[in-house]
Amino acid sequence: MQQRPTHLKLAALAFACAAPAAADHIEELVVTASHDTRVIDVTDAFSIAPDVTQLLKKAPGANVNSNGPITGIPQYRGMFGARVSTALDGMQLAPSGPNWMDPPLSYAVGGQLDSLELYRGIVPVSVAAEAIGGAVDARSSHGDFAGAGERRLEGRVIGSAATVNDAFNVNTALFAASDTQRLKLAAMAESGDDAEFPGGDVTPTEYERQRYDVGYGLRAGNHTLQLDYGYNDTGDSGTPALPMDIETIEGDLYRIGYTHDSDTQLRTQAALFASDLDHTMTNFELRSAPAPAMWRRNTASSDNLGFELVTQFAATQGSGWTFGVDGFSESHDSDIDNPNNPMFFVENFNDARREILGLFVERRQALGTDTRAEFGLRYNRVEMDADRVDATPARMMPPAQALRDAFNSADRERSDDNFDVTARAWMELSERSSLYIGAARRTRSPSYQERYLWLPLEATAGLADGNLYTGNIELDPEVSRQIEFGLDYSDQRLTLSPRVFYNNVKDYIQGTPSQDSAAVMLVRMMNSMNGTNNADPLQFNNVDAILYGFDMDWLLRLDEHWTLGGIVNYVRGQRDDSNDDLYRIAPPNTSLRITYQSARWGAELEGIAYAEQDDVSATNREQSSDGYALVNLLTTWQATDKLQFAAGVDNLFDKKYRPHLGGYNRAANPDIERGERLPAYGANVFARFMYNF
Ligand SMILES: [Cu+2]
Repeated sequence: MQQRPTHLKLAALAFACAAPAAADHIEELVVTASHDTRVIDVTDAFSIAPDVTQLLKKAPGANVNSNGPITGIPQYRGMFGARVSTALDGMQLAPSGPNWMDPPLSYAVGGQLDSLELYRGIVPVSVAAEAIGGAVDARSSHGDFAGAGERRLEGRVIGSAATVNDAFNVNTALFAASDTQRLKLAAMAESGDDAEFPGGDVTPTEYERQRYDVGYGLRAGNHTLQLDYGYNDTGDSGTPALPMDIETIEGDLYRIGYTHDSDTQLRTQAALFASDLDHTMTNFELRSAPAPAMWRRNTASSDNLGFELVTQFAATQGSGWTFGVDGFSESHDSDIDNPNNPMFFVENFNDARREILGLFVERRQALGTDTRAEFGLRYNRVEMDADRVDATPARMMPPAQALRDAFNSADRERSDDNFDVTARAWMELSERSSLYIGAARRTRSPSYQERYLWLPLEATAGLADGNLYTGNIELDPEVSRQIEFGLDYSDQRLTLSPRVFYNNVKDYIQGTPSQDSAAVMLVRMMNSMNGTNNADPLQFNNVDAILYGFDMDWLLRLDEHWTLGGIVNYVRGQRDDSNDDLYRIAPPNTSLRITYQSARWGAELEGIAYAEQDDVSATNREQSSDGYALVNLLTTWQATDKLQFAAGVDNLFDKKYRPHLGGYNRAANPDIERGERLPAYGANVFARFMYNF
């Protein structure tokens, strides 16, 4: 796709592939001058989880807010949700679920990805329109065109199974190619049962999902056209940290991409993409059902359409320009009903729309022989609107009626003009080391939930804090001012790339105690009617926030077989306008890996340690969490050139622990109290084979 600085393979992952490749990775490290992205080679990286998002934990600064087995939301340096941009082959996608049961990255298929790329720190304006907290790019394999006069047929079958939840996954892909055409056919099926933890089962954590992909590419001279279609079919899948579970997620994903490479170092790319996502969720199917009057089903959908048009030209060695225009439009419906009561309905979102149109220019510039810089400018126009709403409670209860009428009579149409500026520079100190410095102003307009959630509900893009929220049409865009410093060092044996960062976010959007008396009164009335004890609602408001910290990954090559490596992450998130801390921030954590790799055999012993998290958000009524340490074991055997086996144990000592980012239990469960932090899975023995042909 786009021309990017030299990549650093996440070398610590290289153990899982054959030894010669591992050696390549080390060489790549030696020649790498900039370390501003982390490419996780998904074929080599190993995670038995059905959720691709879990792989991000292999990169410094990244973590996962997990609301269910296939519902992981990327966190990067303390930011998550819409603050971290996700692209699937350059395609944006707005989840159908107002609670992000289907985060964008959940549409990436593990066994069919070439790579998962995480931008480290400041995100270039050419990479994402709104990315105040980071960007993730998932790239799927399309297969390669064959050489002149050649024809090629290749494929891959991957199968895996795990004991902790009786999970299986089968993933097949077939690639056929001539020198001008290529075709990809792929299918994936997976399922798992409720997972065990030391002390019982985490219910509901069952899941089932199927996915089908077709891709066709045509090449003529310097022109390449690529058509892709994907069909996602998720069935009953638990999200114990949320008030409901997934019944279905059905999605059609379309993309047309065109690339032209001219001989004069000019490259033009155009893409048009769309997705139709439909989703149903309930609070009575996978978890023990409440009283019949409290059954709820939510039927939600999103329609997404976007494009990009980018031209790059390389002027001289190391210098060049990128110009682009891009746009994305999303529209959302969400309707709640009760199958036991045909009278009951809530129009949660009625055609809530958000459109963004952006223009950008980026300049890469060599400054002398050992310094290079990159400057970016972007303008985004965001337009939002939502249609009138209604609900049974608004016909029966005066405070709900007041909320509805206020929403319906308000001018809901909003537009924001946002400007982004980035500047980054790398200076080589020696052959082995370089300094990095970056500064940026990045912006994000509110999401449709943050602006248009009119009735106090938990439809919050997966915050999973248990609070009821209302939106705020008057919200201002967030403006992040970031600086970061870093050092990249690599010699024959040691590679290190520490970064420190400071991110000051003006108008950070955060739930604060609602000043809307109708919202507060409604929640109290509902409590006395239903015998619940929901806290007073929060409202999305602009506050100020600061996030700062440090992260690094490192690798030490002991000899030709043995490698040591690890990651260190520290992030602190605070309100700048009050004494409170930010919600759901990853605790300080570190990992240490000892890896052995020979021509056919590989093994890795991994230790992971998380500190307690006491810096919690009082506003979000967040509970602190304890620290823990874990050990994972993995072995691989390259049986033949084409056949690889892997097996291992996650959580080798069956440790009982509760990750800070895992949320609280929301479903009645004999083994876990409601409102208790969800325990993570117990010891998990797994095996995988991968056959390439
Ligand atoms: Cu949902």
